[in-house]
Amino acid sequence: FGSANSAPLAAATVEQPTASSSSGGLESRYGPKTVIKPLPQNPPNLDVTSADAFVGKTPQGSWQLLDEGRAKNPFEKTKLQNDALELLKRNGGFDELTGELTSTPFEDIYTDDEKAKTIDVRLKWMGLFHRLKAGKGRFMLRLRLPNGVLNSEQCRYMDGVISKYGEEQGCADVTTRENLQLRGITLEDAPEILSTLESLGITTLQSGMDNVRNVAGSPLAGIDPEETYDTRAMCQALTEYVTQGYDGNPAISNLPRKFNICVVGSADMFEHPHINDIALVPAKSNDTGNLGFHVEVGGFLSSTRCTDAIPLDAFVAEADAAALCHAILTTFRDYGVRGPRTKTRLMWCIDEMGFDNFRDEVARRMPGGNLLRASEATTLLPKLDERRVILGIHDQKQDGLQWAGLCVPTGSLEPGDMTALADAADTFGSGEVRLTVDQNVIIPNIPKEKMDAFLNEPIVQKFTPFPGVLVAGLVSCTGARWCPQAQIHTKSNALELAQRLDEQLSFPKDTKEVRMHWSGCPNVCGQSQVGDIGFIGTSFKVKKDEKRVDVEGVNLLEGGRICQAPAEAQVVDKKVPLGDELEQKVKAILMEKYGAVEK
Ligand code: SRM
Ligand code: SF4
Repeated sequence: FGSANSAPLAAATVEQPTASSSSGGLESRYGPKTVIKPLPQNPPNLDVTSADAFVGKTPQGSWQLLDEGRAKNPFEKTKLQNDALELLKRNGGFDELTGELTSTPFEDIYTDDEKAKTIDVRLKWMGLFHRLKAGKGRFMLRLRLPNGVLNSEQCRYMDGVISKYGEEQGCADVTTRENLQLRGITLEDAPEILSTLESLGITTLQSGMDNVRNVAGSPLAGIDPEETYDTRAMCQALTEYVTQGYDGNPAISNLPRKFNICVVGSADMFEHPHINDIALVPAKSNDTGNLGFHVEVGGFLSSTRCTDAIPLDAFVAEADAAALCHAILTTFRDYGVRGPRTKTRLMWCIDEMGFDNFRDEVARRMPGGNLLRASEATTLLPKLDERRVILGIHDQKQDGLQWAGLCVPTGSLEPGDMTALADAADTFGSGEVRLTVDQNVIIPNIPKEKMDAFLNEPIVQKFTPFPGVLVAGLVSCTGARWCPQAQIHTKSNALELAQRLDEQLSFPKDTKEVRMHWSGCPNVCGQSQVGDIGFIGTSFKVKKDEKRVDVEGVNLLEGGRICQAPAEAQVVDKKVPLGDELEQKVKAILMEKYGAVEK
């Protein structure tokens, strides 16, 4: 399925090179060609709806609230005023719109309500986020990278994009959805950048606002000796459904809120399924023996509520996964509450409808009503207590090949980094570069005999596979450098604290990482509740020399668990100022709970 003129999206490997084939016939300019075999998917019925739904289809093909009175937050009103995808994709669409905006003096944009909403809100449907902290007319571009897989050509192009904007502006981040964000972009350049990205197989469509975000899968897909399910083709197929190639999917581009989907690949649950709105967990039907998934729904983190995904009590065959996602997404679209933004994620809709009604509505929307009860399927995941560590050098399932897990502290990439990674991937691997939700990078398919030379590369010294225990487990959101919602600077503070404590402390020999997750505000993009230790930025006033002064600090969390028995980290201390006080508190936790001792 997908529109007739949609081109295939980013390449990912299904046919893995073997040690011998990597020097044989599969070679292209950028190493062995990676080809993904499309997964057969039963097309969902994109028009499915119910008579009592709150949302209906417009003559133009977008879906909108039927009753304006239900648009109870400013974003819903903006969406009713003018549908973003329709605006950006119809006739001259994006190019015309950017032309109009760039030819308007900046001050005039904000005196025109429509233009202001387009530049600040609607452009997010193309992945373009206006960053006033970077300057008027500067944008962050969020991509979609199914399963976090890239090739060297794409990396080089993206490095070229950010390098153009200089060291002040041009940089990129690996995100907590195994994705990339590019910074510094001007609106004048955006049409050319987006069309070049398309020619390289990447779309940025629907990567922001009330859309399905980057579909995450196992970062070790296809190379992992312990793999249960190769997630790449499924992430690709679901992305294809979400964006309909490069056309956009109006059926699901006006959801009540953002939406996260992941496909689980191994017992480690690297994808953090418990915090996704839909998690597909590999299982096998007891009736037919068919491969498919147990479905979990409603997991999310936010400033007011964090909740783990719950079983939908359903098994879906592999070929029906997109149809199942569509059934859930349209139920959410049609019945999800559109009141205060803090209460509009999927789990709120499930609560309001009642679990049984929600499940019945989803089942009704499945082609042929083929949802099976979960008890009629068996999980394929073996039991595992502790997630493996990806960083370091590891044997792949292909004889003679290894992957290198490289630590990119806080996911920050500077001009030159992506080209150096691409060069290393071409010279030593298969030209493939992968990203993880922990904001790190993997270079797969390196023949064992080339590993020593690989480890000597300057970029591998910079992004070492063997970092300190704390830098290894570090995750941080964007923070105050660029993010308008931030209360503190995150990445710089996070890295400084981790490096200082790595210098001061030794950990028991088998400790590979302690996971410290930083977020600059309660939106918790850095997944603070997932960390062994979590940090949520806050600013507050303290009395100093008889005056009340502003202080940047954090609320401190402890006890996040991942893998198969997830648990949310809980707040243990509030308003801890950044600096020495925080360092001492974190040090005490590390010594008491993680066996750290002073060096
Ligand atoms: Fe996020 C909003 C960055 C993953 C929860 N997030 C934002 C904005 C767009 C805020 C803004 O006004 O600009 C941030 C852009 C800052 C910038 O310039 O980079 C932002 N979020 C990020 C990223 C880049 C953090 C990172 O450094 O990795 C992640 C991009 C992922 C991607 O590639 O798509 C990112 N955000 C997350 C996650 C983690 C996840 O998906 O597992 C969460 C919590 C999990 C979840 O959503 O269930 C998250 N972001 C939020 C929220 C709160 C959502 C809610 O339901 O309340 C907001 C605020 C909002 O949407 O109104 C937000
Ligand atoms: Fe911005 Fe807050 Fe998200 Fe950090 S957690 S990126 S500060 S919205």
